[in-house]
Amino acid sequence: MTRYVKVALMGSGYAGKSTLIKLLTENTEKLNTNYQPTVGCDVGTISLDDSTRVTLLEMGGQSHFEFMWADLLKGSKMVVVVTESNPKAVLKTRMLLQKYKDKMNGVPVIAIANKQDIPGSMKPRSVEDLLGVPTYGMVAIDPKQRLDGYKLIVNGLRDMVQIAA
Ligand SMILES: Nc1nc2c(ncn2[C@@H]2O[C@H](COP(=O)(O)OP(=O)(O)OP(=O)(O)O)[C@@H](O)[C@H]2O)c(=O)[nH]1
Ligand SMILES: [Mg+2]
Repeated sequence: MTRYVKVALMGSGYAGKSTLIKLLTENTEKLNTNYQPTVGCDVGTISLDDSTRVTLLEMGGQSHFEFMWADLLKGSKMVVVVTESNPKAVLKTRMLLQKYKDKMNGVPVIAIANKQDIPGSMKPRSVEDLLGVPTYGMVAIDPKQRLDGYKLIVNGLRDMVQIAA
């Protein structure tokens, strides 16, 4: 029987959550880069092991969908916060993390400092200093980063799910 583990993807609009889901779930060499804001929420699934799948739940980042976030976070085993890697975006992400801290009680949180290909981007280490959660650099539009992105999400989650099994 297949088990499903829920991971929530959080972050402002335009951060790259949908792109990250596409990167991890579509085996394409070219990712569509047109911005289509997620309306409400969206999902993708990846495999964790033979009997476990991970449901990636993107919470639409535009502010008019924020009213859903507290509910959408429920039951998540991990939260992945995606941010653009510039100071303004990172400070906004920090504010969001603080605002939803209570809703993520006891759940591991990691951050993805996305769009590292943009010249002058903040390094993951600097983003981590501001966000206070483990932070990893990413270029979600680059299919070469597919495996790295997959590992980011499944490492740790795998240990945790085994403990809970
Ligand atoms: N240069 C660059 N652009 C990226 C990268 N990742 C995503 N984008 C672009 O950023 C835009 C927004 O990406 P989305 O994945 O739609 O953002 P989102 O976080 O899902 O936004 P909402 O659905 O509104 O919450 C798109 O045009 C993407 O192609 C990246 O690593 N580098
Ligand atoms: Mg989206």
